[in-house]
Amino acid sequence: MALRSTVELQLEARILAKNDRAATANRELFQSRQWRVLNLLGSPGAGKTALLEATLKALGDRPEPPIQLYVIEGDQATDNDARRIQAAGGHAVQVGTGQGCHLEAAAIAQAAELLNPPHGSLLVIENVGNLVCPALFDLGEAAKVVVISTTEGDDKPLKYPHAFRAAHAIVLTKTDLLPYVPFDRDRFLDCVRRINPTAPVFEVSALMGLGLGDWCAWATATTAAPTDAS
Ligand SMILES: Nc1nc2c(ncn2[C@@H]2O[C@H](COP(=O)(O)OP(=O)(O)OP(=O)(O)O)[C@@H](O)[C@H]2O)c(=O)[nH]1
Ligand SMILES: [Mg+2]
Repeated sequence: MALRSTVELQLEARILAKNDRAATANRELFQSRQWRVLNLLGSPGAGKTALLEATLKALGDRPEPPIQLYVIEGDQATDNDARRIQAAGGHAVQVGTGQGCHLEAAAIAQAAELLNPPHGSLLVIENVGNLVCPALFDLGEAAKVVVISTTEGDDKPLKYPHAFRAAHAIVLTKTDLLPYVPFDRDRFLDCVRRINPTAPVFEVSALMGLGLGDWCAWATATTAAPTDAS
């Protein structure tokens, strides 16, 4: 394996430092608007958008005044996911990354200003589908959430430790498929605990609408239903 050159490493450090400055500005913006901002990471097809669609429905079904969900969708191409969120009753903008494999903080600042949620809202960033680069780039979020599905294998926390270590919460989705796939739930939880001893793990099926209550309660902590004044 060829060693990476010093020039490459310096360039990478400069890109990350520039992103970190933009992320710090985002964090100040998000705090000043009282937005709870979550950064969803997960493989392509893990079920990130389906989780958000199910979350929209679950939030709407709760007896409390509804929390509005705003979503920044990141994909290399298409606005399919933003259209799915809008069709489910949410507010969304799509950010296209072209060849990029992750979202960066500067693009999030623009997208958040476009969406401009009311004070107290939940703003979720669905990152580009992969478990590697999105873990490296701070977007100024309050929390990173890794979404992983039962079809991806129970060893993934050990193979992608950076994403799982950075996670403030982990959502195991597609639990409706557990009877049909060779996914050992206990082994998965053991792998998670070896990498990240403290993050809560929410087990859900977006398709069947199962297990969403605890997830919604965690996701909406510190949010507030909109009032006439907000
Ligand atoms: N059985 C089952 N299928 C699901 C569930 N959640 C999502 N899916 C299916 O998994 C596939 C991918 O779901 P998406 O929500 O598009 O996944 P994603 O992570 O947003 O994908 P990208 O945005 O492309 O990275 C779709 O066919 C969904 O219907 C679930 O809880 N159970
Ligand atoms: Mg998606």
